[in-house]
Amino acid sequence: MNIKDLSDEILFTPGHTACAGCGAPPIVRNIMKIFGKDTIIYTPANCLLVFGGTYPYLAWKVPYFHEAFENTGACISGVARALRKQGKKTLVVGIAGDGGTYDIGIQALSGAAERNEDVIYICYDNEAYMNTGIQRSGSTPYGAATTTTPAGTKIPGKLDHKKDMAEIMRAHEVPYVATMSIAHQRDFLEKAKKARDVEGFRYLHIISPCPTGWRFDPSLTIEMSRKAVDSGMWTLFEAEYGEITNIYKPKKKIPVKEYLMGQGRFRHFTPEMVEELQRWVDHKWKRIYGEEP
Ligand SMILES: Cc1ncc(C[n+]2csc(CCOP(=O)(O)OP(=O)(O)O)c2C)c(N)n1
Ligand code: SF4
Repeated sequence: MNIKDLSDEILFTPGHTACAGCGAPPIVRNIMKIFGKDTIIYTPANCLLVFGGTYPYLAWKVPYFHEAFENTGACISGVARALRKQGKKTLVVGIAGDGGTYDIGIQALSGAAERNEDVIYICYDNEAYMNTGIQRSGSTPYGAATTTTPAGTKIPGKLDHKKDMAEIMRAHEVPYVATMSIAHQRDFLEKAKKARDVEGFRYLHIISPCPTGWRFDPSLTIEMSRKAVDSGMWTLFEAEYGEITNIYKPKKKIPVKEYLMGQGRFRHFTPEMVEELQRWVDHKWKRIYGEEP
């Protein structure tokens, strides 16, 4: 990654209304340094729409539009096709939350991937429906307390494990899939650049810590992004046409407990629940790295 690849212009400006420490603004600000001005952004309903995309207080300095919650894949497909007909190379990018990706948007997303539309789809993953008050999504990790999976006497938080959305997208055998974390800055920018330069369907999946929903100190956002990777809760990889081409392996794997400790959503965890989440991570680790953790 050369510094000259980065745009000097700030295309997602400060002054938006995200909570302090929200992971999403640094994600989009850095992504836009790579994508540059000739980009059109679509967001469905989510926090990013509300804190950066409400007229007349738009934080975006590129064309930006919003339609409905469930149709990101379809909207960006149509825009990209119209632009290509006009001979324009403009990047067409949809940025959805995990609710808008794992659950409600998966049908339009899968269709766009199957048709190999010339677009970039980004999921910023804060592991719940944050904008509407922290409801669980298909991305919420096992045991996490949300407002629809409250930890108490009836249930101990979410009963199911997190769905592996990046693997689902890899199975579509699209030109490019990458998972990212803002704690790994160079890797982040290089993957964004690759996505920018590839033609056809590209899927970027980025962990986006949410101090409000995860209940941690807003100064620890980058640390959360890093610990997620070091514990194996989040895996960094690239895949081209379904084949994994690059996987980051943490130098020293930390116990899942170390990642959970600083977050209020896991505060009620019993030793058995920590063990269950560790078992899930170890199983994923073995599947990905082909060796015991
Ligand atoms: C069809 C439809 N159902 C429900 C909503 C209400 N709604 C707006 S934003 C949102 C949550 C979005 O969650 P997610 O995609 O995870 O993004 P986040 O808010 O966490 O950034 C919901 C449920 C809606 N706008 N449209
Ligand atoms: S609720 Fe979470 S995702 Fe939404 S703006 Fe606040 S910190 Fe960001």
